[in-house]
Amino acid sequence: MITQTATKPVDVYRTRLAKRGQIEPRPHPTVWGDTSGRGPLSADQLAAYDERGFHTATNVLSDGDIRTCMGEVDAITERLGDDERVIRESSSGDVRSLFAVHQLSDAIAEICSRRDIVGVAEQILDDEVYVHQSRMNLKPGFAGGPFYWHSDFETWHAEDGMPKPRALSVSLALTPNYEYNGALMIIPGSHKKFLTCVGETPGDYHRESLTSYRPPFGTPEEDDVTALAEEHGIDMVTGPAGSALYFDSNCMHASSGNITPFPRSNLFVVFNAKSNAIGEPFAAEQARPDYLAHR
Ligand code: 6CS
Ligand code: FE
Repeated sequence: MITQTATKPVDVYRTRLAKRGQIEPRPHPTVWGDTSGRGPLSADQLAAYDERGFHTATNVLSDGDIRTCMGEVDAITERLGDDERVIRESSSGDVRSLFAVHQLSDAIAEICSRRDIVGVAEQILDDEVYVHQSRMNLKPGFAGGPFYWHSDFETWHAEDGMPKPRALSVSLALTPNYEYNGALMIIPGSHKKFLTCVGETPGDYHRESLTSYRPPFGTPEEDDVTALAEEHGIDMVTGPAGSALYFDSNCMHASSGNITPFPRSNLFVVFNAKSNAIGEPFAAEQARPDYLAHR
């Protein structure tokens, strides 16, 4: 008798494994398709994005936009109280992140749908896009906590079922991002490598991962981060309020805490290609809630 067993396609981004793996190459592109003639980015800007994994621009938000966003953060926080979408610093209780802000605020939704911002995502990903996740990360003066080294795609693949790294984040600065108030550090070129992480994802893990300064799972091995940093160095992405950073979903990145008096507040919007819609998690029992990964 011939028994047919359904075989799942091989996952090329295997992670949350029992033991440390090799640093894997990324088999998928960063810039999808030849969209160089389309704009808004020039061919040179696209090539630099492909090489480094990120692109920056200034004057993307106006002073009025920034005031609106900050006002919305206060209003949302007040309205939501201790809702799950409000993530607080475990030590001080200050708000660390606010998720699904484009669903909670029409003004923020409008910013997330602007052509000049969405157009960059569509050009790089060569597809129509939708918002996979939106959040405000607030690093108040004296009290902002760090974010340990990670690839966002590793989490979105393992816990949200994102098939491929055909997604990118836009970080919009609502305050100046200086070298010293917790700006983003990126290892340029790291997006072309996939670092597997060790350890099985526990149930309801997001409750721990989003408040932890160094989450126990979905965190790469120190030796692997060292190898990438020694090869490529580390870029500090600073910029004035109103500037934007577009970065690939698989960039290895982190940020330090903020003990300066100057808050560092950024609005993050994650655009995913429509053809890359999320399914079953690749390395977790249950998919995360909709406010972290829109379906
Ligand atoms: O778990 C997540 O989806 C997220 N966590 C981090 C630290 N970065 C990106 C993403 O929002
Ligand atoms: Fe991240």
